[in-house]
Amino acid sequence: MHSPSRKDFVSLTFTGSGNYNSKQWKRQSCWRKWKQLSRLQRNLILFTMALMLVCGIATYPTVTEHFRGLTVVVKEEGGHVLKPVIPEVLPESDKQNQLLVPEPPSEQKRAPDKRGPPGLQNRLQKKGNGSDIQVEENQIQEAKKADIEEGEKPLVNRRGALIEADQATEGGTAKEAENKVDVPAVEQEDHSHKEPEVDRLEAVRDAFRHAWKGYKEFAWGQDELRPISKSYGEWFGLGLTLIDALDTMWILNLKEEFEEAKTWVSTELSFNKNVDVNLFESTIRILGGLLSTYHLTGDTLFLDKAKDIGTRLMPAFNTPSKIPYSDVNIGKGTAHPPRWTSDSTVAEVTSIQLEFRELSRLTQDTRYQAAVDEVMQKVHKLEGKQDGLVPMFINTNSGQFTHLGVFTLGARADSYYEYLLKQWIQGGKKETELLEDYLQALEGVKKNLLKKSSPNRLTFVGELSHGQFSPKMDHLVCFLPGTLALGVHHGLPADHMELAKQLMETCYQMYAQMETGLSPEIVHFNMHEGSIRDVDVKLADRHNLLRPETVESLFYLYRFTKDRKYRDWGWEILQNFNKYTKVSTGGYTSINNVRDPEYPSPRDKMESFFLGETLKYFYLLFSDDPELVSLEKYVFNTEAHPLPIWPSAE
Ligand code: DMJ
Repeated sequence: MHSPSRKDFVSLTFTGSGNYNSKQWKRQSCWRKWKQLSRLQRNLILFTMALMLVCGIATYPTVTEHFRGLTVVVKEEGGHVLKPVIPEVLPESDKQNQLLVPEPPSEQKRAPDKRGPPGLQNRLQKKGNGSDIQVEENQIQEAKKADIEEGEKPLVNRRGALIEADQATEGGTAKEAENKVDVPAVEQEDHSHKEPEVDRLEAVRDAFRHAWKGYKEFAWGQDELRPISKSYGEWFGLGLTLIDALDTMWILNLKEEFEEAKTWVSTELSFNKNVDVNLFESTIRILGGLLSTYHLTGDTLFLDKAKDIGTRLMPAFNTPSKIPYSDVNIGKGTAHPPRWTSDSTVAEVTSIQLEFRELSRLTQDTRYQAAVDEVMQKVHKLEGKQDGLVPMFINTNSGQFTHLGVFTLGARADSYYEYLLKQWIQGGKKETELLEDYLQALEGVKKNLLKKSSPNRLTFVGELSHGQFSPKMDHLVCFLPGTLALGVHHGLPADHMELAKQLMETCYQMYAQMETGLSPEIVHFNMHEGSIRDVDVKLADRHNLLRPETVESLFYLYRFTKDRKYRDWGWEILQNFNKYTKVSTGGYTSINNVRDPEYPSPRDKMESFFLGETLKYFYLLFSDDPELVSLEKYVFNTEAHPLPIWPSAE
């Protein structure tokens, strides 16, 4: 940490007649004290203050740099790597190679001018005008307020469910990240030189290997890697990352890694544990991951494990309404809602169907499918929808929607829409209620949530709260272009593809318009004529959790249109993940601030879906082989685990 040197201070000795230590002097008001000084003394004081002010301004960037963590450029094989580090933890070899830090680029010169169509580039360059600075300032004040409140209220995960503070790495603030002592470098590769032709598939495999290296070294068999602190975080205590990544390793043909993970599953993985797990998360990640790995490999080890966890999750459905509770203790066989409510989240109870239905088909035990089908039938008939759009909560006692009047395609509702279409596809396109609900919901989206931004007329999906439209869009909504395209591929109206393409452009712009080229968690679109840029981001929404939705949609859009721009957009995004989230000692980290390329502020958490989904979709996007997880044969669950489309006889 920087400590001011003695030279920073000017020492003054007063030689006037006054006794400055006397009681009388101390009691006098400042103004009277000032008046009693000689002209020379006053001038000297004023001069010193002016000097200090000038020095303060001149050294400001250096001082802030110290508080933000120093960035050093380190020579490495094959070029220079930018590493924001605390000098004490720089390895000896890096200290020797340390170079001068280049001046940080001014706001106008930053990365966005290298991204996005020319129209956007020009507008982005103008962003330093007065009104924008005011907006920025307001956001800073808002975020400060949010930071203060954060300390008082319980932490909230992405679906709003409360989580214990000790597992709440998502809630880590920039300040916490900065205060950490043992911070290994986040690699920032210099891509300014001309890129040689690269093998994009190999680049994805490299990214996976790097992520896996960190997981293997510091978190083996645990739920999530904390790559900065070189440790791990537990959520369910079930090796979440390892299970989520199994089929990715198979698809990427990483045989060695797959074999060691398989050995862990066969020798270490036990579901006979006294732990509470979230029904939805463990279904999509664990049950889904095991089922798809069984299908890809044919190894019954994974089916046996899938059956075990599926059976242990079933107590969740023992509720008065048959709408499942959010949490299950898989050791005790008991289930319960969160402590503060008897509601469940609509997306959670309607996005477990693909997995439980498949489990029934494989085991010939109808109980799994019966439980999840009943949920769908109940939701289908419920009052409280608006043009096919569903509220975000449902009560496990009454079976009715609660918190009526709020509609989003983001957190808490997103995968309800995705699973309507995908169940219909999985079941051989026979269950017409599912299709009707899907089509009606899309009409509801068009009527209530679809708007255009200013100045570039990007199509976006906002939210509705008691009739009031909000131009807020979660990154989670970026699953929608892919789902729309998938529907068209399976025979749904062609205009859905038009909408898919427009939304795809918007989701790409959510990355391209940010200084790091990475999307924030939530954006707000400008709709007023004469706006300077399309997207605004509140300070509290500037994090990126390595989420997959945009890459997922790029994969579908490329598969169906073969338009190379989707691959190029994906390639840009992968490079930016490498530039801003790759941790030199292994693994990738979520970050707090996509708008600060100088210090994106690592959060110290690699979500399991980065390996389960994001890297898998990158690989499939760059692969030329349409048979690599053929969309004629498979449907992906919401965690990117491919499950078979049922043969037509069933
Ligand atoms: C994943 O667990 C799933 O994709 C889910 O549907 C949404 N959230 C994360 C990834 O963002």
